[in-house]
Amino acid sequence: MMSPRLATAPLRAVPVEVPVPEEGFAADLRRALAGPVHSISPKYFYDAEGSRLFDLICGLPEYYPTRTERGILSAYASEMAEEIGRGCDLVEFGAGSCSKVRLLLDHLRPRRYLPIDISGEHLEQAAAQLEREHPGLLVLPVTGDYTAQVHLPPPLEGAPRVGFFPGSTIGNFTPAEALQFLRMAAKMLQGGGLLLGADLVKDPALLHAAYNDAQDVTAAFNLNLLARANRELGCRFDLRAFWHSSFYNAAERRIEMHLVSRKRQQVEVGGAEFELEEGFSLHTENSCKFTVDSLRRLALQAGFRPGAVWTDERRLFSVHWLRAPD
Ligand code: AVI
Repeated sequence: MMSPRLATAPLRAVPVEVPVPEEGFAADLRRALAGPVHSISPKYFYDAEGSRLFDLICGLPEYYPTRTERGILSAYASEMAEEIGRGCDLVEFGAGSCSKVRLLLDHLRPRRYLPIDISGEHLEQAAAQLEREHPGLLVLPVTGDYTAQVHLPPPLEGAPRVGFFPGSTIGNFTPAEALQFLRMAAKMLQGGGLLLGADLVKDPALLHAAYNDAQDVTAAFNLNLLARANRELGCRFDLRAFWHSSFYNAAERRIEMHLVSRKRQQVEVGGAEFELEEGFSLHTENSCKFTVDSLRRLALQAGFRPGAVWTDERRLFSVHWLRAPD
């Protein structure tokens, strides 16, 4: 019996078109407007104007997180240094103007300080100023996105790497991103640990006030996302045709910020047109709130061993010492 034979033709490479998703602000904004999920990353808030508005938010009477965390750091800096140990190699994620680390430096006395931030120019200035204030402290600024791969200088012999991530920025990540970030940090900080600031679940009225301030600075910060699209992408969003909506979603334990269309309107982003209904809501930010236990569980899941926790008297905010694996 003849065995069946397959007809074989010479093999030829056939180009396969794999669609590469477009990246960047314009592409993300188009995707968010088209749906099905009308949400965009809060990272787009932070151009120069957005960073200026955020600095103003930090000083607002209703916005308790910044001053409360600063209070905790000042009150317990020496206890924190006892726990962490002196002479570490200190890495700050999203250091900005390096302002909160100043509360720790005299107690922690790190051998080296590596502030990481996306905004290189601003960081260089802040680092130079810090070096002037702390002669003897080696400051090596690292420009980059700390949620992606950053290349740090090689570790220092005998100086455990300690991370500092204040401000509860961890709350602006999705739960999956938070876990991914903490896993990356646990690896990077092997043998050392992470000092992490996390905002706590509290009376919704206090939360509501913090994200709906009387001077409308938070509203301007939220609307700056569209103003930025006008500046950078040549869009023509009418800012008066949107309102700032911010509320506490108790089931998800988070503040949500949205930009809501006041009317039916047509908008355009890079040649693509979108018809927005009245009430159309673009989800611009989540700010997740934690309990001390929920944060410790998350850290444990990422591979840390949760250590000491410091809070203020009203338990508005928490600072956690998380030991990284050896
Ligand atoms: C940067 N981040 C921790 C702030 C927060 O509270 O979630 C951003 C912010 N959004 C509105 N106000 C402040």
